[in-house]
Order: sequence, then C-alpha cells, then structure tokens
Amino acid sequence: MTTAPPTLAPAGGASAEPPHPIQIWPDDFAARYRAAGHWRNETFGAWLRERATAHPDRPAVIGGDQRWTYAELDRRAGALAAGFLDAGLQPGDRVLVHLPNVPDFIAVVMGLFRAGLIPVYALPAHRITEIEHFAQGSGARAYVAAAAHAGFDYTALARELQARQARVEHVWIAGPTASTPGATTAAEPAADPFPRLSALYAADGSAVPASASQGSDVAFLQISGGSTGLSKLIPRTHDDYIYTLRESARICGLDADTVFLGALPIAHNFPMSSPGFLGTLYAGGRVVLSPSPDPESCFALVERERVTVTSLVPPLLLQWLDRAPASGRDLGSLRAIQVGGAKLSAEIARRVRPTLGATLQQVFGMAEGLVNYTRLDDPDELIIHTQGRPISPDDEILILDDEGRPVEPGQTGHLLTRGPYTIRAYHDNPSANARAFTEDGYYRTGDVVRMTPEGYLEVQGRAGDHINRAGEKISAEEIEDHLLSHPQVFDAAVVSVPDEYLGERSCAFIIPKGDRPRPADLKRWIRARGIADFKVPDQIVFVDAFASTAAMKISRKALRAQLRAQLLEQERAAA
Ligand code: OOB
Repeated sequence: MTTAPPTLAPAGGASAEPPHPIQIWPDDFAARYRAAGHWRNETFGAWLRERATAHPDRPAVIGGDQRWTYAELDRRAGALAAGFLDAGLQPGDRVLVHLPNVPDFIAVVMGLFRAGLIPVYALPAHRITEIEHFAQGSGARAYVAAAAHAGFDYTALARELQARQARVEHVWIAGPTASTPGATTAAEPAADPFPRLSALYAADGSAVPASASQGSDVAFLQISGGSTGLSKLIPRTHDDYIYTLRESARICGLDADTVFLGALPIAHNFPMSSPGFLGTLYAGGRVVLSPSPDPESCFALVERERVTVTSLVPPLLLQWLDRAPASGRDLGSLRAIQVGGAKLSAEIARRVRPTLGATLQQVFGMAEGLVNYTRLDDPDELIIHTQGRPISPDDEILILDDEGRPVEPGQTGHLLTRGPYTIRAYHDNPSANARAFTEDGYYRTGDVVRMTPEGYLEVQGRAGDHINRAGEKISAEEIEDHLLSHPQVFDAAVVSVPDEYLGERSCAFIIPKGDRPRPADLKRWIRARGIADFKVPDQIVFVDAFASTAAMKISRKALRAQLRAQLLEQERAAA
C-alpha cells in the first residue's frame, strides 16, 4: 500500500487532466515518521507567517541594496502569492525559478509555497536546453528569471522557451531590465515584453491564507545531479524537507544570532537546506546573499554583516584558504565553514581552523534526500577524515558489494539509503525509477563508501559515470549525445580526470568523421547547443578508434574506464 497523495497533475499542467499519484512513502513508513515527530504537518507558508508574527522586525534577508525584515519577507511572499494566483495560476501548477542569489529568489519561492504553487529550481548556469527539459518534464506554466546576470540575457531565453513550449504561458522578470544601466548584456537587446516581478509586489496579499498546502503535499521539484542522461525531477514534500531544516538547524547550532552567507547558487540543495538559507530562516536567523561566490565579494560581506556560517564546495574553500590571509578583511565572526558537494581532501580540511579560525563541518548530501554532517563538537579525526553521519536515526543505510550482499563492517561498498526525507521515486520517470530504486524503496546513491566504527561515512568514489566538477555533476552520456550530433564527430566518450583545482574535470575522446574539427570550434559549437557552461568538456582528445575487446563489444562504462586509465597513464609518463 502506498499513500495516494501527494499528487501532481501530469506534465501538461492543465488542471482538467486527471492527477496521477506520485507514490512517495508507503503508509506504514509515513505513519512511523509521523509518530516519531519527524513529520509535523508544518508548511513553508505557515512557518514564515509564524516567524513574521513572533519577530516581525528581525532582519531576514540581505542582498544588494535590499534589507528585509521577517515582516517584509512575509508581506512580499503574500503579495507574490496573490499576484501569481490573480494572473491565473492554480495551486499545484509548476513554476520554473531561474534566479541568481538575490532577495527576489527567496520572496518568489516563499510566495509560490504560500499559494500552493510548485517551484522547479534551475541553476543560473542552466541554458535553454536544460530549461526546456525542466519545463517539459514538470509541465511548468510559468517561468521567473532575472533580466540579466553574469553577462547572460535571460529574457532572450524566456522568449525562446515560450517559442518552444507554448504551455509556459507566464513569464516574470526580476531585477533591472536588460537596458537599465548596470545590467550586463553584450548587445543592446530588443525591449522585452514581459511583466516585471516588481509589479507583483504591489499586490495586496493580506487575504491570501498563510498556506494553501498540507504537510504531505509536494512543495517543490528539485533537480538531480544527472548521473545518467538528463537531470531528473525530485519531488520533495513540506513534511520531509522541513524535517531536514529543523534537524539541520539543530545539528549546525543555528539560532536567531546566525548569519548565513549564501555564496554558492542557492537553488542548489546544499546552500538551500543543509541548513542553508531555508534552515537559517527556519531558525530565525538572517540570510546574506552574495551574487558571486568569489572570495573578495564574500569576504567583504562577511566583514560587513558579521557572517557566522557559510557553505562551500572544495575548490571554493581552496580559494578562501589562499586569499583570506592577505585579504585585509576581518573574518573573525565566522564560526563554521561547511564543505560538501564533492570530496574534500584531509590535507585541505586540516587548514580550515588555522587559516579561517572556524570549525570545519563536512556535508555529504544529495538532492534526492540523505544528508550527513560531521558534528561541530566531533574530534578532529572525524571532522578531517570523514563526510559525517546521517541526520536522522531513521535514515537506513546499506553498504553492499557488487552482488548486492552487505559488506563486512568497515569494508567499502555501494551506498543505498531510505528514510524520512529520501524520495522513493523521481517525478514521472518510470525508467529512471526502475534503475535508481530497489523494490523495497532504497535509493541507489551511486556512491561508494565505507563506514567507520563510529558510524561515520567516508566517500571512496562512485560507481556511476558522471563527472563531479567542483560539485557540479555532469552526466557523461548527456555530453556524449551532444557531441555525437556534430557532423564531424563519429563517436565520443566523456570521462572524468582528476584535477588539482576542480577535483575532477571532463575530457571528451572523439573519433572524428572526415576532417578533425578544431577543439575550440567544437567547444563553441557545444556551448551554442544551449547548455550550462560547466558541461562544456574541459579537454578534447582525438583518437582514431576506441580499443575494443576481442568480442568487439564493450559497454560504454567499460570504454570510459579504459580511456580514462589510458589518459592517466599518458599523463604520468609525461610528468
Ligand atoms: C549535493 O547534492 P547533489 O545532488 O548535487 O549531488 C549528490 C552527490 C552525491 O551522491 C555524491 O556523489 C556527491 O554529490 N557528494 C559528495 C559530497 N557531497 C556530495 N561526495 C564526496 N564528499 C561530499 N561531501 O552535492 C549536496 C546536497 C546536499 C548537501 C550537500 C551536498
């Protein structure tokens, strides 16, 4: 038996179509998680109202020239909720949110939650190909984007999206228009026809109820790192996500005095909820947003706003460590630096306290659910060498060998998990679900881990074929598909290569068809397909053929492993 709700209308979004149930947790598990007090039927809309009532004048969100109190954030969320509904959106409709680290991001998602609308998160680096894929998969009816950010014109993307996906009826643009001084655009774009988000802030949201949702409803769709093929959509409920916020805030010691710096893109699950900006607001603290992760912008904000905690990926931590001593900034308010998204080496981990004067907290998590933390008062040995232990006593962990049998204690194996905040299925994706979940509901993480005697996990590697480039996950298959559609590419295999700075970089092996394309042209061409920049191969190697086995057949996975080994061998020989 599985719980019938939560339900989402099928991709297509029209409310007239029959909703199809997303099977999330079986009833007996759901009952257990409720009885344990994990799921409390809290909703985002209601808790924001509670916080705003309890401490209206406390600062909540700071970014650019905006400083909003809890009352102001609540008012803006209400106004946006009213504005979205007045425009014709209906509870349950999906809305693509494509915003950088600006206060509008937080108001928009809180407004959507309040109205019972479902945000679908995209990263600022995503381009038309990814956005169209998310729009298609979620059946989104609306798109909210910045006018421009980091030199990219999102209004042009919005136009293209509507041309390709007629279902996306509504577009709202946040921030200065592309022709406003200060907005960064290459050429002078045509004036866009889209309504401004700022106009919605004028709506009267006082009649909108604090929450249109139940705890068990799907609150939003997060995107997967995309280990095989294109990203999948991850349905998270109010109950399960708020549980992680409450426990993350407790484990990370957040309270009203916490000042969290959003340095990584806050659409990502890590700075969103582990404990991230949502955990900080849940705890009544304040969120400071940096439009760019670069150390200089971040250090200035740390000094000015007395930031106490932030979350970084390992390459960014490395930059912080290198630049902090000579920055001339007072970073003395920092109490904890969280690092996750990719493996942190013990050597770098050791430098955190002496250089930044803060406690390191390792975070090993995934948008599908499971999050592990080292605890702030753990012995150094665990903080430096492990990626932490799970949030919940009800997180079930399996470590299995290649045949699916549990490994001996302390041995390395494949990590599978289920629990009160790990999804049981992707949104509307039966084939991915069949691969990623066992029959009894465990999620196959694709990570290879070992467990220490203390119950902490050490990430050893992964089984899947994705590239973890500075915490951004790139699917080899997705990039191969793009390369294969180039007229001068006969075959392509994309592999990860260890990289001192990025952790891993991507290398594309190409068998040319006829004349070899120039690597720079190939990169330009793949970028022009409208994909995130971080997915463009870092390195291109031309080969005449792929070595094949005697049987003349070799799996893609084995081929990638073979090519990767060859490249590493050549690099070793050349060194
Ligand atoms: C986080 O989420 P995703 O969904 O972008 O990526 C999840 C994958 C994990 O399966 C693992 O392969 C890798 O990223 N990963 C780590 C790691 N944290 C994540 N690998 C080694 N060490 C770590 N500390 O990346 C994410 C979500 C929530 C919190 C933190 C990270």
